[in-house]
Amino acid sequence: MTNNKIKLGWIEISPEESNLEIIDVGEKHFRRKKAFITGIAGQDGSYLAEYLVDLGYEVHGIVRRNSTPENQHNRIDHLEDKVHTYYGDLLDQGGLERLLDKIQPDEIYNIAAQSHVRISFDIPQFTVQTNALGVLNMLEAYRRACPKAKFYQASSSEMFGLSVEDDNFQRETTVMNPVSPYGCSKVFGYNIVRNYRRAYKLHTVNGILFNHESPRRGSNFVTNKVAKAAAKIKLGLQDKLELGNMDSYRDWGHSYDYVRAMHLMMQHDEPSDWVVSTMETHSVREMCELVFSHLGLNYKDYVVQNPKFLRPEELPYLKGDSTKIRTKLGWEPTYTFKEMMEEMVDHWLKVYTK
Ligand code: NDP
Ligand code: GDR
Repeated sequence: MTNNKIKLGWIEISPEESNLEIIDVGEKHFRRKKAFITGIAGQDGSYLAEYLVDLGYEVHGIVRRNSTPENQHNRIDHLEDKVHTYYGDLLDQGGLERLLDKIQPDEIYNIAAQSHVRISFDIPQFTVQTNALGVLNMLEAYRRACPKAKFYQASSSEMFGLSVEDDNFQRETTVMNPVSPYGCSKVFGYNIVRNYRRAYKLHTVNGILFNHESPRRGSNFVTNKVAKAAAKIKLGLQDKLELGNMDSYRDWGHSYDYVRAMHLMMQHDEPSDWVVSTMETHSVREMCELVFSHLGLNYKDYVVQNPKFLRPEELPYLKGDSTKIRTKLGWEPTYTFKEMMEEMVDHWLKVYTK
């Protein structure tokens, strides 16, 4: 155990605290910090759990009940003995409160959501219940069970919607003008988190994250859909790829880099709202070009448009200004866009050549 790790994943306690796994460093006593993660089995939840376990945290998280339990822990199978999971749902405040009361976490990461923007047009009420009322359920459970903890809310660049500043960026001060049930629900979550910070003096933090991807991204999000299809086309397992709008622009980073940002903002003394982004934007078309050319193919020979994947209202352009987190907390992404996309394609090539 290095001193650096003690600082990040362990917390100093008084010698009187008992029943804990503690370590002594000179005169000081430390125990593991406890984190509670909703959405632990999702893309970000799995990277965050991995990251926190590595820092020495005791990690707890909820998964939803579903009828095929075999698939439920796919992204966290490798952490089986290292994290504690429980059944839980953002719509079940009583269950959340009982868990928080029992665990008494130091840090709560509310990452669970219905996270698919186009699907939010199909199931708007479920989306709003989970992404808006679900946040309120978590805040109430937290306020009653463990108000000394810190609380992270997974807010989104989708909240900015059609607002773009004169310099083409969106930043913490940009007006919110969402264009989807998902975006609207996230605006409520963002605002209620700020409200609880001021009204009850709770340490609540909003991470306003721009798109972030990885091989663990759901394969119905555009980057992983393209990476998976291109790999299958290369191997002769698929002929065509159907997409929606290819002219929208997104600021795409890597989930691993973004969970580091979540943790970093929770260590800051003052609760605040932080944009996390790469400060670059690429069109869906450019992303296809990059992915197919990595495999020696031309995307134009395989990609066709299917109106089924268009959205009732589209968000054409996202580019985030993350100067605040870079200058105040020293955060920087480690992956380039190209490295990230190539990692995803190579992942699928490996899956389908087994
Ligand atoms: P995922 O869709 O991969 O993960 C979401 C997780 O939430 C899943 O484990 C899902 O479980 C769970 N969940 C859904 N509904 C409920 C519920 N009612 N109660 C409990 N758990 C539930 O998303 P990401 O990991 O990519 O994103 C994490 C968070 O960050 C989300 O809040 C998302 O909206 C937000 N965000 C994501 C960005 C991105 O680009 N990835 C950018 C900005 C914000 P199940 O599998 O059972 O559905
Ligand atoms: P987004 O991600 O809506 O930005 O939300 P997604 O990957 O779904 O779409 C990005 C852009 O690609 C266009 N697109 C397609 N999208 C999908 N899913 N499928 C297609 O076939 C397709 N063809 C073109 C879309 O129209 C869009 O313009 C993500 C989610 O992770 C949210 O949870 C998060 O809050 C935001 O990013 C920031």
